[in-house]
Amino acid sequence: MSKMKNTIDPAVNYLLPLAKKAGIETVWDRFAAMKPQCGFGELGVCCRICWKGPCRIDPFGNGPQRGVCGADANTIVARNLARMIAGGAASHSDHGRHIALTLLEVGEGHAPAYRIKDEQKLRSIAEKLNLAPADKDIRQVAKEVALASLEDYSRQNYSIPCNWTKSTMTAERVDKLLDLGIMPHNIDAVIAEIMARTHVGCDADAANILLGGLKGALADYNGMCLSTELSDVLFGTPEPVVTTANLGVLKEDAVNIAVHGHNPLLSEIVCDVALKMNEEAKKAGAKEGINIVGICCTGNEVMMRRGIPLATNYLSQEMAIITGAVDAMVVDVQCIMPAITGVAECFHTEIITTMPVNKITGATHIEFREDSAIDSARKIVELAIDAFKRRDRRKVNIPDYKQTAIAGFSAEAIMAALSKIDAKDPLKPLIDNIINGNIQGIALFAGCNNPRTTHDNNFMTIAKELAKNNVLILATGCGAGTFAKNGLMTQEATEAYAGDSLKAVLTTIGKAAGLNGPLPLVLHMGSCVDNSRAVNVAVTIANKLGVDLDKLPLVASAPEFMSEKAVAIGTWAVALGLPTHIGIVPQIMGSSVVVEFLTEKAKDLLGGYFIVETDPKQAAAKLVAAIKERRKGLGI
Ligand code: SF4
Ligand code: MSK
Repeated sequence: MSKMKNTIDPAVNYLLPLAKKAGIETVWDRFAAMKPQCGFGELGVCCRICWKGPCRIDPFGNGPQRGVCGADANTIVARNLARMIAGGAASHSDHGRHIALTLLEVGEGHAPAYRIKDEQKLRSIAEKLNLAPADKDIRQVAKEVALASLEDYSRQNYSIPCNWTKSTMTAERVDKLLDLGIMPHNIDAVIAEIMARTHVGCDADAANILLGGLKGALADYNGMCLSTELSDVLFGTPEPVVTTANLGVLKEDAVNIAVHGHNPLLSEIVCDVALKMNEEAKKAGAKEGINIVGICCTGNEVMMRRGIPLATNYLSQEMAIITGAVDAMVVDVQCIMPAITGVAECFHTEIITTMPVNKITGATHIEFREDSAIDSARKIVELAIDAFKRRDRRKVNIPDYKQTAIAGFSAEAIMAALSKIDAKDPLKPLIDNIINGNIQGIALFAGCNNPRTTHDNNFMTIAKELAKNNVLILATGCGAGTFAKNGLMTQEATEAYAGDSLKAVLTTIGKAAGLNGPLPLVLHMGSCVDNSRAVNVAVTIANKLGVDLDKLPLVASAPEFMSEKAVAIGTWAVALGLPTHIGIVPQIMGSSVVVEFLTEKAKDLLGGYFIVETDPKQAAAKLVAAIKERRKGLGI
């Protein structure tokens, strides 16, 4: 049997042998050392919820079929899954809370480092939330929008839905979620409810636990939705921008600062401050001043708003340090491998943690607070400049790989491009082309990378297949990173891989929008929280057609997912009615009830369902089939 390749990323393939030679351990070494991974864990049938355990169910039927308390495989698998969703929802919505609190501070005049960058968006959000913004002072509008968002974390009345979910869905979907009892009323309460109902001796009905999980996933949607929209208010709504991606964006003659994590509250200020400290970097010997690059979703945030180059995505974060050229890696929350401090010990790189609840042993901690953001950012940049002075030039190996990437396709940017064709009815050209079949459907790629499969390969293979079949492609998160690094966010990729009719549509829109050629093959929509942007586009189309989301030829795929957040996102995609592909076998296979619920029953209840397929070509075929089924349902 041939050995699975670690990655198809040329920059990583260049650096891995160097890491090996230097004895530096990477994620792929640790993954190999972990094999064989625990079969009980892989099936989801291991329970550690109480200390009578751990208990494990024998999947072959010979050993125990119940834990010490009597929980069976269905209960155990469902509980484990629901708790993962709660973890994902907690992460996204804590990020959202942070942004909403900052907007409140801005409204109250207490956060001098921040301001309202997109007033028009703030007013349109206020309209959506029924806050009657006309004639109100913009700071008052900011306060009211922030408070309405924070209400989604504090409401105690179970029968009143969360403001953001209710105001961003089709009316039919709102009714469906209410009917099923899975409409969230309070993000924090829903997460707490999952933890409570899955405590030992509580909910033991797998289907009921999964409904709780679906509610938790919708709370996740609510948190990421408000996070995305309020970030646009504070930092600007993304517009198409041309930039570059992959490790070749690092510069030998610059102080390289990598911003990594998720929350733009930190990275935006670091970028502002770094721009002002260029001269100090030059004085330290960096001819090209300061070079900020992004990693993971912070990378997406600063790429789409500022055109800052993306260095790499989740799985290859250690490789950025292995170039020997990163002077500081500044991290905030989520998807930061604890391994980076160990790798950094082999170089001069400063790893700087910034959040009180996200420290890493071996890192330098510079606490980041909204009220002293500029001071913290200055200290961070100073540390990076100091580190640059210690850089060992003999250890610098910047791979000569980078690609052009056109990023920044927010829902507003897509509508703006379409309005160049039909100013009165911007959606018409898109809908006409979906109805006539020039665009067969839309696929949203999201989620992480995972060493269980070849890094970046599933994303690339499925996207090329779908494009050939005239499917329009949107991407977020580390999937977006894959496409940026590997050249699919270019006009050339449209020429090379799009089916004829898709190519014609992308060319018409691109030319009308002044791009002098087609739109890129993959439209970059942002970070993980920005998946709500795709929902925004889908809901606008559904409302225009007068149908619910589960009738649209729209699919989602997380072909290399790994995080709890990705589990939550995939689950709300199903709750919103989307056929949702995952390319990693989920840790639920030990329960036939859970598998059947998520792959079949969900379709009857919600219209959406999971498709599990690890072979990327087969996955593409299944997604195309799901799109065709939806088209048939619409009679087109
Ligand atoms: Fe075992 Fe039940 Fe405790 Fe889980 S909750 S560890 S199945 S006794
Ligand atoms: S960073 S959740 S690895 S997409 Fe958003 Fe990437 Fe997945 Fe983290």
